[in-house]
Amino acid sequence: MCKYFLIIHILRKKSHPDTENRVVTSPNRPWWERYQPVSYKLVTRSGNEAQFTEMVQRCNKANVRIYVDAVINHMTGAGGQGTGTGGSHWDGGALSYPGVPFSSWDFNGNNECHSGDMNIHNYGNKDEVRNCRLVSLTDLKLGKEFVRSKIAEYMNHLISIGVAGFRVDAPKHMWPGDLQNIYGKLHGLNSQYFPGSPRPFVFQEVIDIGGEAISASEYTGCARVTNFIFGIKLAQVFRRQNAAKYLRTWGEAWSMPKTTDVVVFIDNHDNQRGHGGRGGVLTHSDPKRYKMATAFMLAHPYGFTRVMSSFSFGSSDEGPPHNGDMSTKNVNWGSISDLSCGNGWVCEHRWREIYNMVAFRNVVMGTNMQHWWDNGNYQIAFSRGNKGFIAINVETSDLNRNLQTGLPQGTYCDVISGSYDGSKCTGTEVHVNGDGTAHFNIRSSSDDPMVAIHIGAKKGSQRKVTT
Ligand code: LAG
Ligand code: CA
Repeated sequence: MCKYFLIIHILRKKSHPDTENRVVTSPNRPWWERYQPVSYKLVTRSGNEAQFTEMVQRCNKANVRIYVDAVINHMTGAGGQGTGTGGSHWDGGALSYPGVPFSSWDFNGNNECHSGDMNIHNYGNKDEVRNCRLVSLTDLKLGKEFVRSKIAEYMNHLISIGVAGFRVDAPKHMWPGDLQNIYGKLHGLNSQYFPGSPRPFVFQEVIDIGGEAISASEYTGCARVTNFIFGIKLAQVFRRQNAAKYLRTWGEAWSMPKTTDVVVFIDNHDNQRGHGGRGGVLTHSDPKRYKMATAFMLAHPYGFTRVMSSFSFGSSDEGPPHNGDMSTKNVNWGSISDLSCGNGWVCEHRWREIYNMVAFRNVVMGTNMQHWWDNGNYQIAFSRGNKGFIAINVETSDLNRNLQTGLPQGTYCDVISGSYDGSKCTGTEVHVNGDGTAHFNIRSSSDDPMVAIHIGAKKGSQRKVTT
């Protein structure tokens, strides 16, 4: 039942809206119907509450944490009525959602929203962005105690099931004070899986690429925010529109928020298909550049990283792979040996270059970037303390030289071209000399023009299962 996408480093973590949603038939069951809740019942195309609970428990036992995508700003589109995926009636004209229940009193109206047609038009006006309707979605009155308590009840129910936290949808359209109030109502995590019941991990999907009245910095007091500039800027570098040598100062110096305030990613479910936050980012459809950008992200200390995992699609509305009854197809295991996946799923997180770099990140955690080297243009390399080292060739010519890795002497497995299987390297070996230098030969025409080594994949070391 692990049909949820999004992975973050350290432990595998996944998120997706899980509440009953509107059934959109035109276009035919688009992925985005999930962003139109009908109630807080846990019944969707991915399964019911019993199946969700089973997934969370099973994943927790395997150290895979589940983060729920909480859609709490709005309910369905304002027009129409129908029956949701859990059988609840909804009426977007009458503002009636008896499955919660919410009624017209629980939504922002003409007193709060002054845009005329109730929709958001002017992103230069904070009141309008927060009190009016985002793409005509009925806007909840989060200042009201009843609404806040229903939302907190829903989130606390998920916490009791065993989720580890939340991706909060559309925070830009909610007042930070209202969010703080709701977060304050949340219980500590379920002690059965999280000893000591720590606070849930919350990150907020604030799309801030500048030029608007509301900025992500208004939300960092509550919890982390998504950094949308990150993927756009890295796409420019790996598309050779901005020299890789500038990545030497990657991070806050690039007008991005503090490292401790952000979740970073190369692409997400919206911008990989031209929805929220625009396109312009690298995706699985450009695998060579995508793997390089993802490897850089995972090797670099900035931010809390998230790895995307997708299904393949033709049109930007197309929903997930589904069976005849429209239920979401399982992500099968393809062949166990190569971890490939099928049934229309892409599973970027099962690409060796990506999962091995997740292990790299875990191994080098807590170290700084050191031994930066660049060729003055598109070839770069750096170490993470004395635990890991990466060299990336975005140049159109080969990289062939000795570099200082900062690592102890020994033979390391390049975790891009292969893995360390406990005794030998299945890909290329890198020999680090006593003075920390090693020779690198990275052809620009290679499928993966980069090499990454770390002390967890050093020949002779104990192999730990880290991914
Ligand atoms: C998000 N983050 O802040 C989600 O990441 C994003 O995927 C959500 O929009 C958005 N906020 C609202 O939750 C998605 C689609 C929209 C879609 C919306 C509601 O990107 O295209 O709108 O979910 O399903 C669709 C139509 C609109 C229509 C609306 C209401 O595209 O034309 O007005 O439904 O009927
Ligand atoms: Ca709102």
